[in-house]
Formats: sequence, C-alpha cells, structure tokens
Amino acid sequence: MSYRQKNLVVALSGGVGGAKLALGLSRVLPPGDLMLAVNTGDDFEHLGLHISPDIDTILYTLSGLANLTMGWGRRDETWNFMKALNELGGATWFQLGDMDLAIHVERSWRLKNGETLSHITDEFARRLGIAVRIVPMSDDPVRTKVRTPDGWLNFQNYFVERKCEPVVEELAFEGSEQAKPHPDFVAALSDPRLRAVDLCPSNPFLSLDPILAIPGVREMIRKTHAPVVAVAPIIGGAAIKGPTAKIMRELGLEVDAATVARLYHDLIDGYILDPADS
Ligand code: FO1
Repeated sequence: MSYRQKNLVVALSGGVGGAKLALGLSRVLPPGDLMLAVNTGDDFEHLGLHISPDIDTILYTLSGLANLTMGWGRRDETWNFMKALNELGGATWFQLGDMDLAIHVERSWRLKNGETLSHITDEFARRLGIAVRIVPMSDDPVRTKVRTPDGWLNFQNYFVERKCEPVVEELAFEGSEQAKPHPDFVAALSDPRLRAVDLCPSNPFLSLDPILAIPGVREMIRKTHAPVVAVAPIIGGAAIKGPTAKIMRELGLEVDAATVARLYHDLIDGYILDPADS
C-alpha cells in the first residue's frame, strides 16, 4: 500500500484578506498541493462585461501583477479608457484600468462563447504562470445582495458605488440554493490527500458565507477528515480592511475575533488569531 502523503490544502478565499493568505500559502506549499476555492458572489455585469473581482484579485496577487495598495486591479495601471468613457457620460463609479479591462473583455467574450467560469479561470491562471489551482466556488451564478434602508442593493453598488455607507440590515446570496459547488472543490474536500481546510481572513459575511451558503458545502467541510482552521479577520476589534467590523456592528454582533469563531463554531477545529485577541 503506497503511503499517500496528506498534503492537499484547500483554502476558501474572497477579497483582499483572502488573497494575502493565499499568497502566503502559495509560498510555503508546493503548487500542486494548494487549491483556492474563490467567492464569486461579488461578480456582476457592468458595461456589458462580466466582472469577477475576487477571482481577479487572486489571479493578480499570485502572478505578482496586483496593485497591493489598492487591494484590487493591477499595478502600474493607466486610466485612458476611464477618461474616454467619462467624456461619453459612461458609468465611472467602478474604475476599470486599461490593462485590467483586458481580463473582463476576454472573460466576457469566452463566457458568451459558452466556456465555464472555471475553465476560463484555469486558462488565465496558466497564461499568468500560476500553478496553484484557483477554482470558482461554483460555475453557477451566485450574487450577493445587501438589504439597506434604501432597499436591496447589488453587492458592488453597495461596496463601491455607495462606499459601504448604507446600514446593512440583511445579506442574501441570490442563486445559491440552485448553485452546485464546483466538482473539483467537492472532490478536494473528500480527497484522501487532504491535509487541511483553511477559512482565509476574508470578510465572513461577504466573502466566505456565499461559499458556505451553497448547498452541501458547509456539510462537506464539517464532515471532512482534515482539520479546518480559520484565520481571524478581526484584530483588536477592527477589521484590517473593508467593512467587516461595520457590518458586524450593524448586524448587532460584538466586533471581536471571538464572534467570528462563534459564526464558524460548527466547522472549525482551529482558530488563528492575533495575540491581542487571545
Ligand atoms: N473597488 C473599489 O472600491 N472601487 C473600484 O472602482 C473598484 C474597481 C474594481 C475593478 C475590478 C475589480 O476586479 C475590482 C474592483 N474593485 C473596486 C474591488 C471590488 O469591488 C472588491 O475587490 C470586491 O468585490 C470585494 O472583495
């Protein structure tokens, strides 16, 4: 019986926090031993383009192209397209850099030609020299919606256009009930080689919950034989980046690392938090 080394790590990731841990993991694990299951709930149609921000943040981060200060898009970007779009009265609230535009145009074109989001993602990763497997949580559409006093908002209209100002009353992941988890993500969670499942320090509500909301995913993670470890996205009562703390307050939750551990208590065997919060 050949010894099957346990060395596959599956990390659930979304947003900037997730991308940073994904980068760290990619530096310490052999590329074939890391799978990133990425949130697609932030995806949306804009200017006729299908935009997948969390996949792009991972692609850019792992290929060294990311604008690490902005947390999205590419470094050394130029903005001639946005300037020209503005002259025509086009929507400029969602900034699309000249080079970033290519990934949205090419993805949209391939989707229109019937390719799946995961196949396109594999192609882009290969062309960007990324050996780590980046898998969308599902090839079916799931869209995060935010209920505010002004009614339901699409995620990007809340996060970017409204700059996370409106009070969050409720979150919904439209389409998640019908969505199927990506088969390679499912297979990895029951792979005998699985050594750990990581819940990255992404926004639990906006980046991880859409993944966990897909039928069967929470169950599979709960049942997996490998330890499940979460990394706290809150340090000393504040989020490192983004609206996590604000949303926790608005949902009536204590803004601390312990709250996040409670949200995942049925899933996790370990929890990594800052000494300040121990
Ligand atoms: N975030 C912003 O705050 N402002 C933007 O103009 C913006 C443009 C943008 C373009 C492409 C892309 O992949 C991401 C972009 N983001 C922008 C970030 C995006 O809203 C977030 O990365 C995620 O949706 C939340 O994790």
